[in-house]
Amino acid sequence: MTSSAARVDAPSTADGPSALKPLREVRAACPHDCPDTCAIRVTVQDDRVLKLQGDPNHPMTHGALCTKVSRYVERVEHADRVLGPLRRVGPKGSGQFVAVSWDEALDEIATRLKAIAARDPQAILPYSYAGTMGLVQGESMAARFFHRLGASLLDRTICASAGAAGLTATYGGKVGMHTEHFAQSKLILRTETADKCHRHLAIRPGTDGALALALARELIVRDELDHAYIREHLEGFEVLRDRAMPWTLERAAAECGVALEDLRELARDYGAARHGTGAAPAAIRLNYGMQRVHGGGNAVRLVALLPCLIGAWRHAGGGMLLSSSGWFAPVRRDQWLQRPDLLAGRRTRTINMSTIGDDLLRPADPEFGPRIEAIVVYNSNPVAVAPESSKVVRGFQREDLFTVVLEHFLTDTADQADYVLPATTQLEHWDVHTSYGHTDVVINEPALRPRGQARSNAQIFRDLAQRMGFDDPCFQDDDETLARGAVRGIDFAALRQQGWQALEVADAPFAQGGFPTPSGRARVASAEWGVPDYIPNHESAASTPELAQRYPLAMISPPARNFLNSTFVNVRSLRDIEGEPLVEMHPDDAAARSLLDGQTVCVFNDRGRYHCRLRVSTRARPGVVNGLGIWWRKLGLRGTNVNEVTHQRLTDLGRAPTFYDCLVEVGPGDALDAAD
Ligand SMILES: Nc1nc2c(c(=O)[nH]1)N[C@H]1C(S)=C(S)[C@@H](COP(=O)(O)OP(=O)(O)OC[C@H]3O[C@@H](n4cnc5c(=O)[nH]c(N)nc54)[C@H](O)[C@@H]3O)O[C@H]1N2
Ligand SMILES: Nc1nc2c(c(=O)[nH]1)N[C@H]1C(S)=C(S)[C@@H](COP(=O)(O)OP(=O)(O)OC[C@H]3O[C@@H](n4cnc5c(=O)[nH]c(N)nc54)[C@H](O)[C@@H]3O)O[C@H]1N2
Ligand SMILES: [Mo]
Repeated sequence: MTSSAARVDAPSTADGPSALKPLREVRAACPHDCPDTCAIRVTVQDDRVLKLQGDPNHPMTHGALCTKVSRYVERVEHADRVLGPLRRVGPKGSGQFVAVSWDEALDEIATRLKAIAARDPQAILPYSYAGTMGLVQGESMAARFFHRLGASLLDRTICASAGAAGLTATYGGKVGMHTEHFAQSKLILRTETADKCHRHLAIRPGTDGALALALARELIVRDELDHAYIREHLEGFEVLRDRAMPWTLERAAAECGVALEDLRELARDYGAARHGTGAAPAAIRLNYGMQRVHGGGNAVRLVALLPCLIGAWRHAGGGMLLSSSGWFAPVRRDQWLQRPDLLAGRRTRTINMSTIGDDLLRPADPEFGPRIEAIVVYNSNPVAVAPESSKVVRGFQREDLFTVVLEHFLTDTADQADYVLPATTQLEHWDVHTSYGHTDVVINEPALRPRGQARSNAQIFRDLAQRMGFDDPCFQDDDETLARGAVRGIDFAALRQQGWQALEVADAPFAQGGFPTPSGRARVASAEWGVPDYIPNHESAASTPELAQRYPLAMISPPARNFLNSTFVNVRSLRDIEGEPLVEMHPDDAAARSLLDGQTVCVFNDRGRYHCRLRVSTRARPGVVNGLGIWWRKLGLRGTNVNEVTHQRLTDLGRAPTFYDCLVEVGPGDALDAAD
């Protein structure tokens, strides 16, 4: 491995059949929406990648990349990449385009946006998420552009905002243990399939709140509490005790659908890890799956409180982790990157990205404001990933909607565009990354020249700003300037040299309390957040008995392992591993429906029909099916994906979607056709 100090920065301008240029090793970052934010080393020669590997020195990456990102070059050099601007020629959604020049595309887009903005800029909506999590190619120049324009703001709720609200209510921010310290933990709890855990309970979706209350009750009645920690570092213990007392283990076992004995053992093990008993530390790894249900925010609050009860935070290997992104709050220069001050006092409305289906179809009204007339999508594929696809598709197909999509590929969303603009990939642009699973800042330097006519997101918004006549000097900042300014307190030269820089976070950061709340104490309840409680699913036998009669199966839709949300679905080698869109079903449920492993099935409810293949497996618990996501609709069976059946109702806290709170029935693939 060459060291970065020895690397030669060959100029990448000269072309032609000259001698091979020297090898360069470039420091990069995985851009994807995953807690690991791996540091990458790219070996480049003559504008080609010779090798792409995880940085062996980066503690979280350990030299290894996942199956997907180790094939990142396949994505970059993919034959289907959009390499120049495209204008729609066929009917909306047909995916028929012609190539146009950048000037033509940018001029017409600016003309259309100006005309809409002259009536009301709030009729324009940016739509973006985490296609890249970079600070530069995420919300920097794009946010400046839309703030200056006075466009509607977007509430970016689609993934984690219920959990974020739950953590903030409890601890004042998105903070937790170091991921690396899980290795020191002697009891790791995570209520999903994970062979690294010491305990695994497959509870019914949406019942984590009940489980947490029962565990709290057990700790209280058995007096396995760290009284000193509770006294000094927790506010409102009595409120939690009152909430927990009705939740006997028996009641929780019935609610969660697990054996009483399993729950009792879990409670004993956790209680035995109490600080001061000489026992080893206990860690809880929460996952985002648990917060994609009606009561998701409250469930996160209740689970997150458990470590306070036993004083687990006193150990480096104790406590809990959902997200570590809050540690970066002091270093990220979001205000400078995004310039909300460019709104200049205008009070623009906020649209929730998770209800884009309903909102695109909504007419103007006094409460909502103007109808959405233009949508500019970057770093996201809403037609595939947003709930209740049938409405999302209908919304995007509105003839009077002007749609611009910045993309690498003709995704389901790009197919709906009036203009598709070619964006650079991570190997072609600058960026700086923070993480939600570790506490290192990671740099991404361009390794390759942009393919075709691709431009970075930041460049595209800079170009559009110029055409719109936005003359604030901030619209001149180039990508490297944005990267250099993205974080404070980190030496940029050192960051470039090593590829990453660690924040200073203590080993056991909350051993003495000191949570980022106003009082420094964790909070059970507060005026702002109310009292946490177990809130059952929107759709369940108890909440909606009539619906549960017709649709008796609960569906969760976690990611297929070889995709990253809907990214990589078009990478052949990865799609070949996944095969076809799958729904996993327990053998008992399959037998009850006379369904066989491998047959095509239809997953359906009143909202839609999702066609896929059945895998009969004990990975699914009885009564629950796993609809593995998130396929591109056009690469799925009959042009459908799992979001056909999900709905747009939101969580208790954080206005997040409730993808895993969804009742369905499953039948043979052609059963419903006869009725058509
Ligand atoms: N390979 C791969 N990795 C990814 C992604 C990907 O698409 N592919 N996506 C990334 C993204 S965007 C995110 S947000 C994270 C999400 O990663 P995680 O935080 O792990 O969340 P999910 O994968 O959504 O969780 C799915 C698991 O949650 C469990 N689960 C479902 N409902 C419940 C419930 O009500 N309670 C409990 N306790 N468990 C439940 C299911 O058993 C399922 O296995 O993963 C990231 N990592
Ligand atoms: N049913 C169901 N639906 C879900 C989920 C679920 O568990 N179940 N999970 C939800 C979650 S957790 C999330 S995070 C969302 C994910 O939703 P999205 O953030 O929309 O994620 P992706 O589907 O990966 O789409 C990202 C797109 O950005 C593009 N992209 C990548 N880099 C760049 C770039 O530099 N420039 C531009 N212009 N484009 C780029 C990629 O090509 C890709 O098409 O999906 C949600 N949807
Ligand atoms: Mo996510």
